[in-house]
Amino acid sequence: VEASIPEPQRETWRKHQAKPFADKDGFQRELVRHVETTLARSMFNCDESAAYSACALAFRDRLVYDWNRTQQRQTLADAKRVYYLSLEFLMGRALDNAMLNIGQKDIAKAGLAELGFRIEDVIEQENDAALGNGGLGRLAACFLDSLATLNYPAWGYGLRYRYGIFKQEIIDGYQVEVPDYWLDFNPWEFPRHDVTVDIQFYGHVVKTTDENGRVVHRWEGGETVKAVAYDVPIPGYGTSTTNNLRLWSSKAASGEFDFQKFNNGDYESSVADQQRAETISAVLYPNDNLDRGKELRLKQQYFWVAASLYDIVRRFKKSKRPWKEFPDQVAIQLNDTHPTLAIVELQRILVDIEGLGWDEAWDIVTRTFGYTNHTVLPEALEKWSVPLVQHLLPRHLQIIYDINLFFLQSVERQFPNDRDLLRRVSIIEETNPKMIRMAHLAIVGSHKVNGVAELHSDLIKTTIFKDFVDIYGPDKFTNVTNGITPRRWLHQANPRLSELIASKTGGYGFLTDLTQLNKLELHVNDADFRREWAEIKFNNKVRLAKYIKDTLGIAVNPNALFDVQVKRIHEYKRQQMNIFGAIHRYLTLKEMTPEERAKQQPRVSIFGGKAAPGYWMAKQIIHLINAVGEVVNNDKEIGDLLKVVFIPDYNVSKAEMIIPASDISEHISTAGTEASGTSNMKFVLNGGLIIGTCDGANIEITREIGDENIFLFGNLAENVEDLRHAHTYGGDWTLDPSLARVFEEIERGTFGNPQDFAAIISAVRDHGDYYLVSDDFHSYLETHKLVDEAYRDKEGWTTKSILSVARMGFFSSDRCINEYAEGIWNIEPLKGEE
Ligand code: 7GP
Repeated sequence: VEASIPEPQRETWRKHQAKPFADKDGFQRELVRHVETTLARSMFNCDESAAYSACALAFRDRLVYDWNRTQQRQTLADAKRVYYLSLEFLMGRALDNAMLNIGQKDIAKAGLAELGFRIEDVIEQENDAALGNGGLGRLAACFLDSLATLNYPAWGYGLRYRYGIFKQEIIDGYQVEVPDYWLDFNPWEFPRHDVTVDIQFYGHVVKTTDENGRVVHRWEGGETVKAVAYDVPIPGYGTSTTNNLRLWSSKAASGEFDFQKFNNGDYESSVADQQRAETISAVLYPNDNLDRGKELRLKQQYFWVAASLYDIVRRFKKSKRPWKEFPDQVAIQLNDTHPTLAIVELQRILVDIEGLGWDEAWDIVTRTFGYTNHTVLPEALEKWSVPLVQHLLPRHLQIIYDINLFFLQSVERQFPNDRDLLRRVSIIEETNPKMIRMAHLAIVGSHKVNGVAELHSDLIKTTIFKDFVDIYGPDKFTNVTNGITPRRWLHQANPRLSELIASKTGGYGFLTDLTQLNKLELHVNDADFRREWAEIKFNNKVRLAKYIKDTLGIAVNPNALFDVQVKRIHEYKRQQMNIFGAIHRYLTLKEMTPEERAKQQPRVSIFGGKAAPGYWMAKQIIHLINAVGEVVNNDKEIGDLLKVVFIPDYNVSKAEMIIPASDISEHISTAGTEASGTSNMKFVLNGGLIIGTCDGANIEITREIGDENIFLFGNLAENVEDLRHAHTYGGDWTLDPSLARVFEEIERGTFGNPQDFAAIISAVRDHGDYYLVSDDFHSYLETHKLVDEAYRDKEGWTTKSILSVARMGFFSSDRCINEYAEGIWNIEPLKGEE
């Protein structure tokens, strides 16, 4: 293509080539141009929202320049690419991130100020891109940032949901869900109406033979939906590499609507077809760590996987390489089992469409895929019913059965006559109806399987996937401990701390080599530095206190200890234990004399997080938190000694405000249930200490920062099964007395109608206490006493805070992505000349 453009034409192109702005003046020119032409406004009616739009468009243009060059460079180099398939990308806001990664926030700040705008207010105008639920989706977003920053040729593939995760309102203490229509104005996406894929559903399989007598399967009939690509540029930090996140949107295959039907007067059904097609990418399923098995969800999965694979294969074919080189050019990472159908789809493309033999194709497939597991919770492990898959994807079901047959035959050869083993590892679960175990399919079809923290990776090898370790050997299973991007979670969320760190570590090099934080240890005794450190935390708390006052009308004292638990509401994460602890604190304070009370450490218990709309118990927990807040916050006797605050609609941009303002945060899952956790890393990186169980990445954080800098408590994962058994069969199990006292108070009606909270209490007291709230309650309370004591020693606390941050280098998502690149994907960076 390049060579076919004659020189005079090239000259004209070059002469007018878009150039990125380099200074404040250039930025202002672009901004005003967008206000006046793109938005058709003027200085007289440019409000903050218009200023945001124009600013975003100016930076978008700036990104496109690097983005185009990155894509050209990657195509020319024909290097191996990694494709990260994720149903969720919890991106948050893009403008601040783009300005910082490009290194032009200062220009924008000065430029906006001269035009009459405060950059903070402009940034606040942006809606979060909330195409995810929680940890898994935010991890994908951190990974994209690291992949670009490290110059890896990488693509993200996901769905362009019209509605992201719902917005949460709290009405009378209860969660109310409001739709998140975020696409109203989204300058960060580029519709590619020329990049479309037809996706087939339903129909039937015809088995015939070709001219060579070979058996071929043709998938025929059914219906077709069109996938349209929307591209989102992902800028790296301090590099021109700008990668692509491609999100698919569904459309009726026949265009707007069926004109045949329309002309025949069948208006309604022509529109209905169109709407049915668009339903596929309409809404993100709002479940975190929970599988519901809905047909539309399966349609989403296949739609997205098939469109992405078509795209990947199309790109590979341009290089005219033989098929056996596919795994040398393509690595595909499965973000949990949601994209597992990609394994089946690639096998189908290679065998049915490209005519490869089964074994040759299967070798290519298994060398291409890697699978990351994000949970051991049984209710989150995906299973699809065989009849449903047969109905929706008849050919894929046949292929799954063949994959399973060949797999089980090889197991039989390896372990003859172990029928129970075959039953346990089979991809098909022999229930009624039969179910497809997606995790088994993902393991069988991948060359590497990884967990997301050491404990979790050990647990999957010894529990849910133990048989597979026996079959494949231990090398197929590996660990890659999660990480977070320090660009968003330090530099962007906590600019003053980032600046202070830069001043002590010799510049901003720590943002791309987080281990450089260790230089802070040298300054731990520097009095000015310590004062500034503490001051920054205090100012962040003041800002959060103001937000709480402005939005909820609750006055909290920024000198109090801010105790934060923000994450999805889930029984395994044990927000119920936290609120029981707050009630216990309240009761203890109430029993004290005023003199005793005056000696206590004031606290603010801050909660935030969404409950899945169908998760009734989680919603009750939200209600209890708010009910307790209502009583405690209005108790004059208690005053500043305790406040309980629930911040509605926790999302990425709220996290950026809340996390830098925490003194202590809670990561208190039942041991063995939280695969990793990533907010634990964000809090510590921002100078907050944490209280936590020996679970997920808490363990590795402790190893890095030292156990004197973390508050660990509770039972260990290895004892959980025995404790659960004892709850039901142990005979002498009794409820923790402090917890019994808390329950009594709830049942007395202190926090409103006790009926409302009966189920939360019963789960612990009467129904086996599956999450070990009572077992851990005593050590939880004792550890909180230690927290209070430690906080009283302000200097000691600051030392812990500084040393912890200094030792957090390991938890950068850059380290994590480099481990994937080396150990799983086998890809190399590709840098442009800057
Ligand atoms: C989460 C895990 O719960 C969390 O511990 C981990 O840090 C995060 O993934 C990233 O690895 N899992 C999910 O969000 C989830 O929905 C089920 O998992 C598929």
